Amino acid sequence: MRLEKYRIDQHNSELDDKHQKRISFFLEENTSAKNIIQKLVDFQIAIPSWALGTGGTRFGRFSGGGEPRNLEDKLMDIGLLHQLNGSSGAVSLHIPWDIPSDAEKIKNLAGSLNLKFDAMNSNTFQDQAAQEFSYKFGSLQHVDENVRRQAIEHNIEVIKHGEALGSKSLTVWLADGSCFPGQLNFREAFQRTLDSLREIYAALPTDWKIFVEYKAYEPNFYSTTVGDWGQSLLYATKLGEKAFTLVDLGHHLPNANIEQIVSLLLMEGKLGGFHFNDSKYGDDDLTAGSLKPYQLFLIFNELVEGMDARGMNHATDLGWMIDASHNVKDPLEDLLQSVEAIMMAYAQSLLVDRTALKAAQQVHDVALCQEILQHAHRTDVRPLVAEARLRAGAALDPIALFRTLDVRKKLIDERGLKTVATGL
Ligand code: AOS
Ligand code: ZN
Ligand code: ZN
Ligand code: ZN
Repeated sequence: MRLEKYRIDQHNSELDDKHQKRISFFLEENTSAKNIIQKLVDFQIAIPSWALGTGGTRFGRFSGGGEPRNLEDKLMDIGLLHQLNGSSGAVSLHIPWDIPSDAEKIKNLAGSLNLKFDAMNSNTFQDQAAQEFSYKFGSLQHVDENVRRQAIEHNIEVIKHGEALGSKSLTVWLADGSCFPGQLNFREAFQRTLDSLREIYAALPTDWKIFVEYKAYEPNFYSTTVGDWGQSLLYATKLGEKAFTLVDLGHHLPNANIEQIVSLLLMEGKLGGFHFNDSKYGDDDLTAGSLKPYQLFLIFNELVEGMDARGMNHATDLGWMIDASHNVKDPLEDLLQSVEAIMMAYAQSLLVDRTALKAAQQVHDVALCQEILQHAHRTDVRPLVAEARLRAGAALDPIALFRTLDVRKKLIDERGLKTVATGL
């Protein structure tokens, strides 16, 4: 389904009085805010195709109704999100879950919904029905050359699907590792993985990037062959200039200083992209900003500082993607919440007085440094983000409009009550 434009306009005009008061007050108080609005309008966050259905947890699936039944439905859902918030103008696909039967048709559909294709994801962490060799003991690291060959070829096939759609990057996340000491020779596993990645790298079109995603543990619980940012950076460095590290916020050991990791990866020109989510324990894949909004802000603070230092374009030079999924909320409302949290953290980090911070750092005024950051983080930037939505032709209050228009009920009427989206 699509939202009729007049519905959005009507919703906005109902909220306009209140919004105008809030935004004019905000702009009066924050003289730098004017320039921020356009940056917010330009900033787009890719929605993962696998987050549109209920599920994603490991122990059971409790399907909601009206979930997408195929790739077309998934794009339609993201199109809806983008109509509502103006900031979800991209999608990240997972192969084989999202193999397009007709790439041209899918590309046109995405174009008509104003959606771009962000990174393609390969999948060598599950065995597929028609697959010859098993990934039980790894894929790109596997001791058997046949398994490695199959995994390499799968990745090359994913690149081809991506090319047909106009994507420009491939994310490789490997479940490869070991569950018990002695199971694996670390050095050899690393070397085989690197050799395999080299073959995939060689198949990249000239204007493509490859993102090497790391993860501390799970499904392997003793070692993971791309287990942390150091290992990912090693692979990315050895592979070459088209290879980068991808940071998934849930993939660190507890209390890791992710903002520092991000800062150094950027400094090395090796940060490629993000999987946003939030967590309390591990790779919980919860809604971005639902638990640690200050951490999200501190990460964005480093991103903005580092990208500006390198003259990078915030909107286009990194892959901004969500990787979240769970069982208990309407997935579309959940994604609206994630995007809102990301936009807020971004807006707050744009408000940081960098000149003042630099000066305070030079004289070790630690309290003032903290004040400057917290002042930005404690600013209620919701009017600013809402104003960006208004200018993009989206809704002032996306979730309220989603509910007023009974979108979920309409999706259930269209697709049925018992639907199972493909994917995890
Ligand atoms: C797995 O933990 C990773 O976050 C990957 O990004 C994965 O491809 C994605 O979560 C879909 O399962
Ligand atoms: Zn991820
Ligand atoms: Zn994650
Ligand atoms: Zn993950």
